[in-house]
Amino acid sequence: MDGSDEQEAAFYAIIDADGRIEPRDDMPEAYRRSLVRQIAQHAHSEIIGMQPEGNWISRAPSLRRKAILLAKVQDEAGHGLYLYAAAETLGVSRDELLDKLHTRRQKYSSIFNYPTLTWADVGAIGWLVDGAAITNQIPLTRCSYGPYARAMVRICKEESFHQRQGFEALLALTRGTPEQKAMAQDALNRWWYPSLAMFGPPDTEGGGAKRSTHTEQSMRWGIKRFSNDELRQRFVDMTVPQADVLGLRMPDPDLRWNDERGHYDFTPPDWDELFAVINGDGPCNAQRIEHRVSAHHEGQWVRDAASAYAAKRQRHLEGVA
Ligand code: BYC
Repeated sequence: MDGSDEQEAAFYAIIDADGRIEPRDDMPEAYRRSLVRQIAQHAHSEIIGMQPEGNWISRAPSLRRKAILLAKVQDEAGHGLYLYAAAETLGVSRDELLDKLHTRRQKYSSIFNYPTLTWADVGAIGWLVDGAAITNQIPLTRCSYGPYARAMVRICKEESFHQRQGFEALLALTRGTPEQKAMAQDALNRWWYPSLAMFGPPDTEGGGAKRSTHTEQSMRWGIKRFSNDELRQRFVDMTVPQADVLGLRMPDPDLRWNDERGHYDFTPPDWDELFAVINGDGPCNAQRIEHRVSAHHEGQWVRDAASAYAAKRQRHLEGVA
Protein backbone atom coordinates (compact mmCIF):
# COMPACT_ATOMS: atom_id res chain seq x y z
CA MET A 1 0.00 0.00 0.00
CA ASP A 2 1.47 3.37 -0.95
CA GLY A 3 -0.48 5.07 1.78
CA SER A 4 -3.05 6.77 -0.48
CA ASP A 5 -6.29 7.72 1.27
CA GLU A 6 -8.26 5.65 -1.22
CA GLN A 7 -6.31 2.45 -0.53
CA GLU A 8 -6.53 2.98 3.20
CA ALA A 9 -10.29 3.56 2.96
CA ALA A 10 -10.66 0.33 0.93
CA PHE A 11 -8.67 -1.60 3.58
CA TYR A 12 -10.74 -0.26 6.48
CA ALA A 13 -13.98 -0.87 4.56
CA ILE A 14 -13.09 -4.59 4.46
CA ILE A 15 -12.07 -4.59 8.13
CA ASP A 16 -15.23 -2.76 9.23
CA ALA A 17 -17.44 -5.13 7.24
CA ASP A 18 -15.68 -8.04 9.02
CA GLY A 19 -14.32 -9.24 5.68
CA ARG A 20 -11.02 -10.95 4.92
CA ILE A 21 -7.80 -9.35 3.74
CA GLU A 22 -6.06 -11.61 1.21
CA PRO A 23 -2.36 -11.62 0.22
CA ARG A 24 -2.84 -9.56 -2.96
CA ASP A 25 -5.00 -6.91 -1.24
CA ASP A 26 -3.47 -3.58 -0.30
CA MET A 27 -2.73 -3.40 3.40
CA PRO A 28 -0.98 -0.88 5.64
CA GLU A 29 2.67 -1.73 6.19
CA ALA A 30 2.14 -1.70 9.98
CA TYR A 31 -0.68 -4.29 9.62
CA ARG A 32 1.60 -6.54 7.53
CA ARG A 33 4.49 -6.20 9.98
CA SER A 34 2.33 -6.91 13.01
CA LEU A 35 0.92 -10.02 11.35
CA VAL A 36 4.40 -11.27 10.48
CA ARG A 37 5.39 -10.67 14.13
CA GLN A 38 2.44 -12.61 15.53
CA ILE A 39 2.36 -15.45 12.98
CA ALA A 40 6.14 -15.96 13.22
CA GLN A 41 5.95 -16.05 17.01
CA HIS A 42 3.13 -18.54 16.73
CA ALA A 43 4.99 -20.75 14.20
CA HIS A 44 8.15 -20.70 16.33
CA SER A 45 6.07 -21.73 19.37
CA GLU A 46 4.78 -24.75 17.51
CA ILE A 47 8.20 -26.08 16.59
CA ILE A 48 9.92 -25.18 19.87
CA GLY A 49 6.86 -26.71 21.59
CA MET A 50 7.89 -30.08 20.16
CA GLN A 51 10.87 -30.21 22.52
CA PRO A 52 9.36 -30.46 26.02
CA GLU A 53 7.01 -33.26 24.96
CA GLY A 54 9.51 -34.88 22.58
CA ASN A 55 11.62 -35.36 25.70
CA TRP A 56 9.16 -38.07 26.81
CA ILE A 57 8.67 -40.03 23.57
CA SER A 58 11.37 -42.56 24.44
CA ARG A 59 10.09 -42.84 28.02
CA ALA A 60 6.31 -43.04 27.47
CA PRO A 61 4.79 -45.61 29.85
CA SER A 62 3.25 -47.84 27.13
CA LEU A 63 3.33 -48.42 23.39
CA ARG A 64 -0.13 -46.83 23.08
CA ARG A 65 0.96 -43.67 24.93
CA LYS A 66 4.13 -43.52 22.83
CA ALA A 67 2.20 -43.76 19.55
CA ILE A 68 -0.22 -41.02 20.68
CA LEU A 69 2.60 -38.73 21.81
CA LEU A 70 4.56 -39.27 18.59
CA ALA A 71 1.49 -38.31 16.56
CA LYS A 72 0.89 -35.22 18.70
CA VAL A 73 4.47 -33.99 18.38
CA GLN A 74 4.29 -34.55 14.61
CA ASP A 75 1.06 -32.50 14.56
CA GLU A 76 2.94 -29.59 16.15
CA ALA A 77 5.50 -29.73 13.32
CA GLY A 78 2.58 -29.64 10.86
CA HIS A 79 1.13 -26.58 12.63
CA GLY A 80 4.50 -24.87 12.29
CA LEU A 81 4.43 -25.68 8.59
CA TYR A 82 0.94 -24.16 8.02
CA LEU A 83 1.95 -21.06 9.95
CA TYR A 84 5.28 -20.49 8.20
CA ALA A 85 3.38 -20.90 4.91
CA ALA A 86 0.82 -18.29 6.08
CA ALA A 87 3.67 -15.90 6.99
CA GLU A 88 5.27 -16.43 3.57
CA THR A 89 2.16 -14.97 1.92
CA LEU A 90 3.18 -11.68 3.60
CA GLY A 91 6.48 -11.56 1.72
CA VAL A 92 8.90 -13.09 4.23
CA SER A 93 10.82 -16.31 3.69
CA ARG A 94 10.93 -19.24 6.07
CA ASP A 95 14.74 -19.06 6.16
CA GLU A 96 14.56 -15.45 7.28
CA LEU A 97 12.09 -16.28 10.05
CA LEU A 98 14.09 -19.28 11.26
CA ASP A 99 17.22 -17.17 11.29
CA LYS A 100 15.43 -14.61 13.49
CA LEU A 101 14.34 -17.38 15.87
CA HIS A 102 17.84 -18.84 16.04
CA THR A 103 19.39 -15.44 16.77
CA ARG A 104 16.64 -14.57 19.31
CA ARG A 105 15.32 -11.64 17.28
CA GLN A 106 11.83 -13.17 17.30
CA LYS A 107 9.97 -14.67 20.22
CA TYR A 108 8.17 -17.92 20.95
CA SER A 109 5.72 -18.68 23.74
CA SER A 110 7.07 -18.40 27.29
CA ILE A 111 5.43 -21.72 28.21
CA PHE A 112 8.00 -23.81 26.38
CA ASN A 113 10.82 -22.55 28.56
CA TYR A 114 9.71 -24.74 31.47
CA PRO A 115 11.03 -28.30 31.91
CA THR A 116 8.98 -31.52 31.66
CA LEU A 117 10.12 -33.35 34.78
CA THR A 118 7.69 -36.29 34.88
CA TRP A 119 5.29 -38.19 32.61
CA ALA A 120 2.40 -36.26 34.21
CA ASP A 121 3.83 -33.09 32.63
CA VAL A 122 2.94 -34.51 29.21
CA GLY A 123 -0.69 -34.82 30.37
CA ALA A 124 -0.60 -31.35 31.93
CA ILE A 125 0.73 -29.82 28.70
CA GLY A 126 -2.07 -31.43 26.70
CA TRP A 127 -4.75 -30.43 29.18
CA LEU A 128 -3.57 -26.94 30.15
CA VAL A 129 -1.23 -25.72 27.41
CA ASP A 130 -3.30 -27.02 24.52
CA GLY A 131 -6.43 -25.90 26.42
CA ALA A 132 -5.01 -22.37 26.66
CA ALA A 133 -3.89 -22.53 23.03
CA ILE A 134 -7.42 -23.44 21.86
CA THR A 135 -8.99 -20.67 23.95
CA ASN A 136 -6.58 -18.19 22.39
CA GLN A 137 -6.75 -19.61 18.87
CA ILE A 138 -10.46 -20.22 18.24
CA PRO A 139 -11.03 -16.45 17.89
CA LEU A 140 -8.06 -16.38 15.48
CA THR A 141 -10.11 -18.50 13.04
CA ARG A 142 -12.00 -15.21 12.53
CA CYS A 143 -8.83 -13.15 12.15
CA SER A 144 -9.03 -10.53 9.39
CA TYR A 145 -6.06 -12.01 7.49
CA GLY A 146 -7.38 -14.91 5.37
CA PRO A 147 -4.36 -17.27 5.25
CA TYR A 148 -3.82 -17.04 9.03
CA ALA A 149 -7.52 -17.55 9.78
CA ARG A 150 -7.72 -20.61 7.51
CA ALA A 151 -4.58 -22.16 9.00
CA MET A 152 -6.13 -21.74 12.43
CA VAL A 153 -9.25 -23.73 11.55
CA ARG A 154 -7.26 -26.90 11.00
CA ILE A 155 -4.90 -26.24 13.88
CA CYS A 156 -7.78 -25.77 16.33
CA LYS A 157 -9.34 -29.09 15.35
CA GLU A 158 -6.08 -30.87 16.08
CA GLU A 159 -5.43 -28.91 19.29
CA SER A 160 -8.82 -29.94 20.54
CA PHE A 161 -7.84 -33.59 20.14
CA HIS A 162 -4.54 -32.86 21.89
CA GLN A 163 -6.35 -31.29 24.81
CA ARG A 164 -8.54 -34.36 25.25
CA GLN A 165 -5.59 -36.75 25.13
CA GLY A 166 -3.83 -34.71 27.83
CA PHE A 167 -6.92 -34.75 30.02
CA GLU A 168 -7.33 -38.50 29.49
CA ALA A 169 -3.66 -39.18 30.32
CA LEU A 170 -4.04 -37.21 33.56
CA LEU A 171 -7.33 -38.94 34.38
CA ALA A 172 -5.54 -42.30 34.14
CA LEU A 173 -2.99 -41.02 36.67
CA THR A 174 -5.52 -39.50 39.07
CA ARG A 175 -7.43 -42.80 39.07
CA GLY A 176 -4.21 -44.74 39.65
CA THR A 177 -2.04 -45.19 42.73
CA PRO A 178 -1.61 -42.41 45.33
CA GLU A 179 1.88 -41.81 43.87
CA GLN A 180 0.45 -41.35 40.37
CA LYS A 181 -2.20 -38.95 41.66
CA ALA A 182 0.46 -36.98 43.53
CA MET A 183 2.50 -36.79 40.32
CA ALA A 184 -0.52 -35.36 38.47
CA GLN A 185 -1.10 -32.81 41.26
CA ASP A 186 2.56 -31.78 41.17
CA ALA A 187 2.36 -31.26 37.39
CA LEU A 188 -0.74 -29.06 37.80
CA ASN A 189 1.01 -27.07 40.53
CA ARG A 190 3.95 -26.33 38.22
CA TRP A 191 2.04 -25.71 34.95
CA TRP A 192 -0.95 -23.66 36.17
CA TYR A 193 0.60 -20.20 36.41
CA PRO A 194 2.83 -20.56 33.31
CA SER A 195 -0.35 -21.57 31.41
CA LEU A 196 -2.15 -18.43 32.61
CA ALA A 197 0.87 -16.40 31.47
CA MET A 198 0.55 -17.76 27.91
CA PHE A 199 -2.23 -15.23 27.28
CA GLY A 200 0.30 -12.43 27.58
CA PRO A 201 0.61 -9.39 29.86
CA PRO A 202 -2.48 -7.84 31.45
CA ASP A 203 -4.72 -5.39 29.58
CA THR A 204 -4.09 -2.60 32.04
CA GLU A 205 -1.05 -1.70 34.03
CA GLY A 206 -1.34 -2.81 37.65
CA GLY A 207 0.99 -3.59 40.49
CA GLY A 208 3.94 -2.35 38.47
CA ALA A 209 3.26 -4.94 35.76
CA LYS A 210 3.91 -4.13 32.15
CA ARG A 211 0.82 -4.27 30.01
CA SER A 212 -0.15 -5.55 26.59
CA THR A 213 1.12 -3.11 23.99
CA HIS A 214 -0.42 -4.52 20.80
CA THR A 215 -3.94 -5.50 21.83
CA GLU A 216 -5.75 -2.25 21.07
CA GLN A 217 -4.33 -1.90 17.56
CA SER A 218 -4.66 -5.62 16.81
CA MET A 219 -8.32 -5.51 17.82
CA ARG A 220 -8.92 -2.47 15.59
CA TRP A 221 -7.43 -4.48 12.72
CA GLY A 222 -9.53 -7.55 13.49
CA ILE A 223 -6.43 -9.66 14.16
CA LYS A 224 -7.26 -10.21 17.81
CA ARG A 225 -10.94 -10.46 18.75
CA PHE A 226 -10.56 -10.48 22.52
CA SER A 227 -8.05 -9.00 24.95
CA ASN A 228 -5.45 -11.07 26.83
CA ASP A 229 -7.39 -10.78 30.12
CA GLU A 230 -10.72 -11.73 28.53
CA LEU A 231 -9.22 -14.92 27.12
CA ARG A 232 -7.37 -15.72 30.36
CA GLN A 233 -10.67 -15.46 32.26
CA ARG A 234 -12.39 -17.69 29.71
CA PHE A 235 -9.65 -20.30 30.15
CA VAL A 236 -9.94 -20.24 33.96
CA ASP A 237 -13.74 -20.59 33.80
CA MET A 238 -13.43 -23.55 31.43
CA THR A 239 -10.61 -25.32 33.29
CA VAL A 240 -11.63 -25.17 36.97
CA PRO A 241 -14.58 -27.59 36.56
CA GLN A 242 -12.28 -29.94 34.61
CA ALA A 243 -9.85 -30.00 37.58
CA ASP A 244 -12.81 -31.07 39.74
CA VAL A 245 -13.49 -34.00 37.40
CA LEU A 246 -9.83 -34.98 37.68
CA GLY A 247 -10.02 -34.67 41.46
CA LEU A 248 -7.11 -32.21 41.49
CA ARG A 249 -6.72 -29.01 43.51
CA MET A 250 -5.90 -25.76 41.74
CA PRO A 251 -2.73 -24.27 43.29
CA ASP A 252 -4.47 -20.96 44.03
CA PRO A 253 -5.94 -20.40 47.52
CA ASP A 254 -7.86 -17.35 46.26
CA LEU A 255 -9.60 -19.12 43.40
CA ARG A 256 -13.35 -18.98 43.92
CA TRP A 257 -16.58 -18.46 41.98
CA ASN A 258 -17.79 -14.88 41.99
CA ASP A 259 -21.57 -14.87 41.66
CA GLU A 260 -21.75 -11.17 40.89
CA ARG A 261 -19.26 -11.34 38.03
CA GLY A 262 -20.39 -14.76 36.87
CA HIS A 263 -16.71 -15.79 36.68
CA TYR A 264 -14.02 -17.31 38.85
CA ASP A 265 -11.78 -14.88 40.72
CA PHE A 266 -8.17 -16.02 40.55
CA THR A 267 -4.60 -14.95 41.30
CA PRO A 268 -2.84 -13.74 38.15
CA PRO A 269 0.59 -15.08 37.25
CA ASP A 270 3.75 -13.31 38.35
CA TRP A 271 4.23 -10.73 35.56
CA ASP A 272 7.89 -10.15 36.43
CA GLU A 273 8.49 -13.86 35.88
CA LEU A 274 6.67 -13.72 32.51
CA PHE A 275 8.82 -10.82 31.32
CA ALA A 276 12.00 -12.51 32.58
CA VAL A 277 11.10 -15.66 30.61
CA ILE A 278 10.11 -13.65 27.51
CA ASN A 279 13.46 -11.86 27.70
CA GLY A 280 15.45 -15.09 27.72
CA ASP A 281 15.78 -15.76 31.42
CA GLY A 282 13.53 -18.81 31.90
CA PRO A 283 14.71 -22.21 33.13
CA CYS A 284 15.11 -23.69 29.62
CA ASN A 285 15.50 -20.75 27.17
CA ALA A 286 19.16 -21.45 26.37
CA GLN A 287 18.61 -25.20 26.04
CA ARG A 288 15.61 -24.79 23.71
CA ILE A 289 17.44 -22.49 21.28
CA GLU A 290 20.66 -24.53 21.34
CA HIS A 291 18.73 -27.70 20.59
CA ARG A 292 16.76 -25.99 17.81
CA VAL A 293 19.90 -24.56 16.17
CA SER A 294 21.76 -27.87 16.29
CA ALA A 295 18.74 -29.76 14.88
CA HIS A 296 18.64 -27.20 12.06
CA HIS A 297 22.33 -27.76 11.24
CA GLU A 298 22.04 -31.52 11.49
CA GLY A 299 19.05 -31.42 9.13
CA GLN A 300 20.96 -29.54 6.43
CA TRP A 301 21.69 -32.75 4.46
CA VAL A 302 17.95 -33.57 4.37
CA ARG A 303 17.11 -30.14 2.96
CA ASP A 304 19.98 -30.46 0.43
CA ALA A 305 18.80 -33.93 -0.62
CA ALA A 306 15.19 -32.74 -0.99
CA SER A 307 16.27 -29.75 -3.13
CA ALA A 308 18.53 -31.96 -5.29
CA TYR A 309 15.68 -34.44 -5.79
CA ALA A 310 13.21 -31.65 -6.66
CA ALA A 311 15.69 -30.16 -9.17
CA LYS A 312 16.33 -33.55 -10.77
CA ARG A 313 12.62 -34.25 -11.03
CA GLN A 314 12.05 -30.83 -12.59
CA ARG A 315 14.77 -31.51 -15.20
CA HIS A 316 13.20 -34.88 -15.91
CA LEU A 317 9.74 -33.34 -16.36
CA GLU A 318 11.15 -30.64 -18.65
CA GLY A 319 12.96 -33.34 -20.67
CA VAL A 320 9.72 -35.29 -21.03
CA ALA A 321 7.80 -32.17 -22.09
N1 BYC B 1 5.29 -15.62 25.53
O1 BYC B 1 1.09 -6.69 23.43
P1 BYC B 1 1.09 -8.15 23.72
C1 BYC B 1 1.21 -23.29 20.85
C2 BYC B 1 5.05 -10.76 23.90
S1 BYC B 1 0.55 -22.17 21.94
C3 BYC B 1 6.19 -14.93 24.80
O2 BYC B 1 -0.04 -8.66 24.54
P2 BYC B 1 0.10 -9.55 21.40
C4 BYC B 1 1.31 -24.72 21.21
C5 BYC B 1 4.38 -10.27 22.63
O3 BYC B 1 4.77 -11.04 21.53
C6 BYC B 1 1.53 -20.70 21.99
N2 BYC B 1 5.98 -13.65 24.40
O4 BYC B 1 1.24 -8.95 22.36
C7 BYC B 1 0.49 -25.32 22.10
C8 BYC B 1 4.87 -8.84 22.59
O5 BYC B 1 6.23 -8.82 22.17
P3 BYC B 1 6.70 -8.11 20.76
C9 BYC B 1 1.60 -19.87 20.75
C10 BYC B 1 4.82 -13.07 24.77
O6 BYC B 1 0.76 -10.07 20.20
C11 BYC B 1 0.67 -26.65 22.46
C12 BYC B 1 4.89 -8.44 24.06
O7 BYC B 1 5.04 -9.64 24.78
N3 BYC B 1 0.38 -19.21 20.45
O8 BYC B 1 1.64 -22.85 19.86
O9 BYC B 1 -1.03 -8.58 21.24
C13 BYC B 1 1.68 -27.38 21.88
C14 BYC B 1 3.63 -7.69 24.48
O10 BYC B 1 2.47 -8.56 24.45
C15 BYC B 1 3.84 -13.75 25.51
C16 BYC B 1 0.35 -18.02 19.81
O11 BYC B 1 1.38 -17.47 19.50
C17 BYC B 1 4.11 -15.08 25.91
N4 BYC B 1 3.25 -15.79 26.65
O12 BYC B 1 -0.47 -10.77 22.29
C18 BYC B 1 2.54 -26.78 20.97
C19 BYC B 1 -1.01 -17.49 19.50
N5 BYC B 1 2.80 -12.91 25.71
O13 BYC B 1 6.09 -8.97 19.67
C20 BYC B 1 2.34 -25.46 20.60
C21 BYC B 1 -0.97 -16.26 18.64
C22 BYC B 1 3.12 -11.75 25.12
O14 BYC B 1 6.19 -6.73 20.78
N6 BYC B 1 -0.48 -15.10 19.36
N7 BYC B 1 4.33 -11.84 24.56
O15 BYC B 1 8.22 -8.22 20.77
C23 BYC B 1 -1.26 -14.32 20.13
O16 BYC B 1 -2.44 -14.55 20.30
C24 BYC B 1 -0.64 -13.08 20.70
O17 BYC B 1 0.53 -12.79 19.99
C25 BYC B 1 -0.33 -13.18 22.22
C26 BYC B 1 0.33 -11.85 22.65
C27 BYC B 1 -1.62 -13.34 23.01
C28 BYC B 1 0.63 -14.33 22.53
